[in-house]
Amino acid sequence: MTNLKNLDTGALEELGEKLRERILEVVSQNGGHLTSSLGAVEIIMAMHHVFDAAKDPFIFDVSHQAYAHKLLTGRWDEFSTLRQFGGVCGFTKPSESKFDYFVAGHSSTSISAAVGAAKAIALKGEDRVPVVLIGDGSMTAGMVYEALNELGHHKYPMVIILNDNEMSIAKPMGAISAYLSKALSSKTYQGLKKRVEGALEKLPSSVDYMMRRFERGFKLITPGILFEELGLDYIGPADGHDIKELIEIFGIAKSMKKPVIVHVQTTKGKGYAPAEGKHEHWHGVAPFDKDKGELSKSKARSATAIFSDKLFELAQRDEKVVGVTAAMPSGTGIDKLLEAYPTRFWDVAICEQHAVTSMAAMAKEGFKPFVAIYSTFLQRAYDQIVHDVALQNLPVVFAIDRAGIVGEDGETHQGAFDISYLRSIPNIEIFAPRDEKSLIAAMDYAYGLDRPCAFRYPRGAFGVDGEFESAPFESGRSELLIDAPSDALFVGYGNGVAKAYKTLQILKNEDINVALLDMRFVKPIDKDAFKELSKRYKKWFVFSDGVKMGGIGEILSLFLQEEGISDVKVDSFEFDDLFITHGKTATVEESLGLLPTQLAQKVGNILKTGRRFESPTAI
Ligand SMILES: Cc1ncc(C[n+]2csc(CCOP(=O)(O)OP(=O)(O)O)c2C)c(N)n1
Repeated sequence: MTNLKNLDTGALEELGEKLRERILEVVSQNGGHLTSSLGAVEIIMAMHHVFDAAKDPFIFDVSHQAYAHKLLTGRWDEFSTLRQFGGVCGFTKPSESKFDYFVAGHSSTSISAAVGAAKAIALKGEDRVPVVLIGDGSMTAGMVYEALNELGHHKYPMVIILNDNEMSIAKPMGAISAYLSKALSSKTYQGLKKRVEGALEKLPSSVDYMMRRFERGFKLITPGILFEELGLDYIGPADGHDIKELIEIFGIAKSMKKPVIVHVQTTKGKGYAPAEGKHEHWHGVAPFDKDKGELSKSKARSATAIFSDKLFELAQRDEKVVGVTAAMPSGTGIDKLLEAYPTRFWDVAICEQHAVTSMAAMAKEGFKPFVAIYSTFLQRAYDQIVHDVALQNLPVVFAIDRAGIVGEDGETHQGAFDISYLRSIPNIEIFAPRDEKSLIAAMDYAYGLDRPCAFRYPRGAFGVDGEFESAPFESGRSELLIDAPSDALFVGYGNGVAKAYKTLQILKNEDINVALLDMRFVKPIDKDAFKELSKRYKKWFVFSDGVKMGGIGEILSLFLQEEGISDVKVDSFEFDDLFITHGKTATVEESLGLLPTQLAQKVGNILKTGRRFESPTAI
């Protein structure tokens, strides 16, 4: 680990430059969270200067800003493998380094984790202090206030650094962020700040004066009042790029032995001019040319773009169509609608739970809400789906983006679980499109449905494009795409249809013919079709980008068992029972044996020898 304790300000500033260069060099090659990481360089150096990552829990919220921490904790060389398969993870990961205290990838968990750590530290009687780094965007989620509520009561010692860059991924939404920036930019504050700073220059700089400066002088007109009312001490606002000031303030906060919020202001993307400031598209980037400072656009039309255009059309057609995103306007394609229909589409900040319940009430009032959330983040709103939507049978449409393997973000972001976690909920219909035409058809169906429903689609483009016509969606109806004179049937779901189709084509070259069914619905399933198909096809193979547990293989096996059909065998190519790591999607799939070439080999073996393949199921 790099020891920063004895470095003076000049040496630290030099180190900051090197960290930025390394981050820019690697992110421009591998992609990643550029601007959040560049903006947090001085904060992270100051954390390492004042605290000890070997003993103090360093807890990074979302942890997309922690690259400098990785570089300072023995991962300088390996950092070139950032986000690559087998390489350094883009988020903190305790199994990668003992200096990564906690897994993070989903936002706003940090203060809860720090409260837990603080309780344990108190019970063990140890001399350690949790340090949290959290952004202003992440301060919008409810979990933060659940943690602050307890923390303000018990007052466990901890330092919470609030990194305020006036940005979430996009412009931050809501009263909290408006409060932070309004208080800080008000004329009164700016004027007072100047006067107090002028007076302070004439006084000896001691802890006392620092405290008076921060606590008394500004409390009433800075966010201090909010946090102090919650029972926390507040220091700030401070310049988050002034390493000297940060070290001073973090030192004071540490010495206070109670919960302290240190409010620092930074510039997102600091040090790389093309990305500096409030540029949403620089938040998470694919590889780019750092000298030109331009991001390239992918050519294939993404499922998100198709979704966005279709929703636009529905919204144009019917003013009852409304919708929501939880802080992912461009990621979900809702940005276009926010702009065109600002009174009917909302960004509610990082608040998946609130997004779902508020749309449930809109459905009750006769509107047609579309809730666009990534598969991984919808996990946050599970109870709201069950309790507020499904139980009342309200026609909320869940548009589940980033379903399946998402690539370089890895374990925390894989869209692996939605089929399984939604399937058990009564009243909800669950289906999936396989390509552009069927996504449009799925949305027409969802729009007309008078009950809750959910459909999923992948990150990037669908795997098939224009190979098949698409019949309109009908409740629980599958589509037989290819018939075959054999006893083997591929059952594809969503983007799994593409994988099945590619595998089928490889087998065709070997004179092995297989039929292909697009299952379309996992709830309700097409029982009549499956009964019929079971008479002709005795070997079923499942292709779906979701986990096996509670997945489609299980659905079909249960169906066969309940129908007393015992001569059909089901093999599933869904995900085994493990968290799927990061890397390019194709590389990750290869590691799981899920590339069409590998699948064709497995199917070929089973069909030729009747022998099943080895499944590497964990635990
Ligand atoms: C539960 C959840 N929803 C959505 C996201 C996607 N997300 C990642 S970072 C981010 C914005 C975080 O903003 P902020 O905390 O201000 O950090 P900054 O990037 O500005 O430094 C969002 C919405 C997430 N990580 N977790």
